[in-house]
Amino acid sequence: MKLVIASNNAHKIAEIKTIIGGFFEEIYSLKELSLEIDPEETGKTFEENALLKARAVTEATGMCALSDDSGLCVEALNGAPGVYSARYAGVGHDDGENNALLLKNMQDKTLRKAYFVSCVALTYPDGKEIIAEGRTYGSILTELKGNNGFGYDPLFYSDDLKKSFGEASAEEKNTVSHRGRALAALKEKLTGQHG
Ligand code: ITT
Repeated sequence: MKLVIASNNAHKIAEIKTIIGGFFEEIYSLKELSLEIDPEETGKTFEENALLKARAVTEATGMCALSDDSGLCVEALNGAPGVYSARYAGVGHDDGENNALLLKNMQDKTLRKAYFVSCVALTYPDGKEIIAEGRTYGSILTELKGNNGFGYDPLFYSDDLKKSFGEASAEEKNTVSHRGRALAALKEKLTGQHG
């Protein structure tokens, strides 16, 4: 089966390709197909946004599309930045500014528990849709640690890895990450159907 990854985030695309490589015959990014599709994420939930992104790509290409909508939920901030993780410091702001704002908002917080969520949606041209979710738990550090990964990785101390995602190798992160877990759950659903 041919698949388009419905994302404009190069880091996510690289992770998704590594995790699901071999499961689909051919995997393309939007960029590789010279497609510019970036629907506005108007959903209030990860699931709504994931479906919105995958549907837009299936509608435009007639191909199967796989999207990921993800974010960081911080307990002491009532679940923020949540679905707004990419634009926490405002639209057009970068990872550095998002991390700086998170550090500022967590300055006086002693409760630092947080988790990442990934909701993946696979849409088919015949209208079939499959959704899966994954989570990973940890806490927000008081300073950036490590340069690996992207987004909030240097501020997220993983309970599983006992170090920050910024200090983890790509392989280590993929084994325990929200995206790794969501894609594993999706693969299980697919194997259940075809196998
Ligand atoms: P697409 O919608 O094009 O896929 P995006 O970056 O806009 O790319 P989202 O709307 O799903 O994707 O926002 C996800 C944000 O959540 C991302 O930009 C990071 O700030 C954060 N995030 C998600 N997964 C992460 C991870 O594995 N490590 C660090 N931060 C992550």
